[in-house]
Amino acid sequence: MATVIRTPKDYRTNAAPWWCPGCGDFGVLRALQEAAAKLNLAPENVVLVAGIGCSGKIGDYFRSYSVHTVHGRTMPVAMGIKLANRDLTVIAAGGDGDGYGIGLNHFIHAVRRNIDITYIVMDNHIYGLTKGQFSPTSAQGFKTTSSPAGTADRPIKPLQLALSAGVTYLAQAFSSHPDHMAEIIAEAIQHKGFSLVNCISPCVTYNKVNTYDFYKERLVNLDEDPDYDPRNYDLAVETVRKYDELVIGRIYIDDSQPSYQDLLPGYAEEPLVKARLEYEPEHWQAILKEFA
Ligand SMILES: Cc1ncc(C[n+]2csc(CCOP(=O)(O)OP(=O)(O)O)c2C)c(N)n1
Ligand code: SF4
Repeated sequence: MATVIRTPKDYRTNAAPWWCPGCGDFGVLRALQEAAAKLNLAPENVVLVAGIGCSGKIGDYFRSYSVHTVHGRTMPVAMGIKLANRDLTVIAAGGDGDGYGIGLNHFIHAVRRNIDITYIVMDNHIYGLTKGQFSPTSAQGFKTTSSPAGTADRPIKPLQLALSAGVTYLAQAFSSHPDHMAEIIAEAIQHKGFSLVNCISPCVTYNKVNTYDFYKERLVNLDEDPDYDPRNYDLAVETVRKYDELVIGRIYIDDSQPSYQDLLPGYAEEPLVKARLEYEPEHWQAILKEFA
């Protein structure tokens, strides 16, 4: 049978993106489509688990299986899918509100388990879908409709948080550079363990502070620094703190850790969804007796 060679167009759907013109999420979608083409992923073997928010709409625009989950619940759904069928490529995608606010607890546990999924966070430092309230990554003092005098909250620092939770692949990318983002996403998908790609994805409608120009003036590309070594954990921690997280590129990579599912007995033999449950009633009785 001839090998199918896919292009980014093969990951488009018929749905027209609903995002505002100029929204950073367009760059993330393009990068994801490019990454999928680079890896020649069969759409029927990919599941995109999307959050709730403008960013969560990405599941409608990327051709694969997709689940539009409850706000903040991409991680448990993505983890469940991967554990049930290890043969699928599982990608979760959503906003900073979704992942670092209501979903924060799930995020930390997914990271520490090192389960083999890729998490793409479209970080715009605001709640876009609900019309511009401050988000967990907004700077202290950030003025919004819900914080006209400036928010008193100090921001979550997702890169430092992921490093402290034990992330094994960590990168940050910028929607203005979708080709660079695509390279990173493709690498993250291939990583055997949990990978986080925090995508700086400006909200042009509600966030007038964290604009494209704001980032163009500040972002430091670690991939262009010959002295930066993404395999050095202490250097990664020091660097994200030094630049207050305003870095892009590969931040930290550790291929030496087993993934969560590799530690589960029987997981490697066959996907759970294909396993035949051969227990007869007497087996169940024996189990119940053992734990009675
Ligand atoms: C359980 C629950 N709480 C709150 C909401 C309301 N809500 C929908 S999207 C959203 C925030 C979206 O922000 P973010 O995740 O940063 O995504 P963006 O729209 O900026 O891409 C909120 C609070 C909801 N849908 N469900
Ligand atoms: S409101 Fe902001 S995040 Fe939502 S589509 Fe528009 S620009 Fe993008």
